[in-house]
Amino acid sequence: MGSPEESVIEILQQNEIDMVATLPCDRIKNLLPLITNNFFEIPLTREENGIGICAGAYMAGGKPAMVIQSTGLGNMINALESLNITCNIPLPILASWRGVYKEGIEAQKPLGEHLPGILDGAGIVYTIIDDPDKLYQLDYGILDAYENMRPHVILFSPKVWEGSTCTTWSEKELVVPEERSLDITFKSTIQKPQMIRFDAIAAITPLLDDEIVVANIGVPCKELYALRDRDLNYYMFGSMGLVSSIGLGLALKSERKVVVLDGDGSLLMNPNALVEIARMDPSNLTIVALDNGAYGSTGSQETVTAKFLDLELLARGCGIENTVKVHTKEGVENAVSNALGTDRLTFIHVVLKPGNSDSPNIPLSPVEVTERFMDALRC
Ligand SMILES: Cc1ncc(C[n+]2csc(CCOP(=O)(O)OP(=O)(O)O)c2C)c(N)n1
Repeated sequence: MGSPEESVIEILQQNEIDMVATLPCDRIKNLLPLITNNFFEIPLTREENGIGICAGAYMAGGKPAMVIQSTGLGNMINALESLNITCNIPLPILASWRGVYKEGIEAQKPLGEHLPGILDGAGIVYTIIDDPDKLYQLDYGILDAYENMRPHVILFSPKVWEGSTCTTWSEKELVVPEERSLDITFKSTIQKPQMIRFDAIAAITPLLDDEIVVANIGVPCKELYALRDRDLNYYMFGSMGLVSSIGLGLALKSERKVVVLDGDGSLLMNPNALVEIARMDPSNLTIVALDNGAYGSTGSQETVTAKFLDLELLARGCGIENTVKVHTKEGVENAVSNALGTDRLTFIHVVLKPGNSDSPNIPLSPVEVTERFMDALRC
């Protein structure tokens, strides 16, 4: 029998997992290089983003899993509830369970000790693997996630790896960055906005053919639905801040072009999603940042983009090179047409006035939207 780390890889492979989103934990440092070598890996900057990326990948036909530290579950709960559980989206989450076994870091203990109770309370199923002999239970956890279309957390005690002979991690192989220079020249004028979000979406919808569109939580979804409902539209019902991550997962697993309608408040909640997007650099992804300087869906409370933060500069700073700023109907039409006509990751910053249309609620349930969308992607 091989090491526990090798057994984990074998079980993931037997289950045909084809993408693994990761964020490191010291206790699994010998497992992580095996993940890198055996799977299409998405290195995350925040675990919550992995929920969005994996959901997008799953809806486009992929079979993702996550490998993280258990602390990450603390910042994933809302997304697990309002995306995976609300929309029946499976996800096996392999979590290195800290705080409970030979733990040297005091700060790991409160969350680690309460984690089973938190997961129970949240209605999230989990399996505890606290001995190498129980590794076969990982197979059950993955099967349960995909058969019952729900997240399943597999908590790995550090005891599992304790006697392992696996030494894939080596300090000698650490990547030391080469000297490099940074040269961003950026001059930008934020013109006085002329349109509200509804006008911008109305400029985009006639340009759509067989592209995927993912719309941000709240009024943007209702406006897209009212203007042009399509089977290839994905409407978000929760998981604020994850729309661009869902778009990334879709873009990585689908041949189609993907247009994300994000918002300033939502981008600011998870700006690091832009780093992951830049790193993966999918040529079929366009992020349209509908920047009305406000949390429009909750009453147009001002965000920092109304006064000083420039979202296009943020995107550039995160490593997205192909960006453009527009504020008119023609500007939106040209920018989106150009993006759909080229194979290049694009970020379109649309400067808007705050304000909502009175578009009604979407008369479809989250599960109906998800199933309809996945059926359309299979065609
Ligand atoms: C974690 C979380 N915090 C707050 C909310 C409430 N909320 C829903 S939509 C929204 C505003 C989103 O603003 P933005 O992304 O700028 O989009 P806009 O509505 O302006 O188009 C807020 C604060 C939420 N759903 N989830």
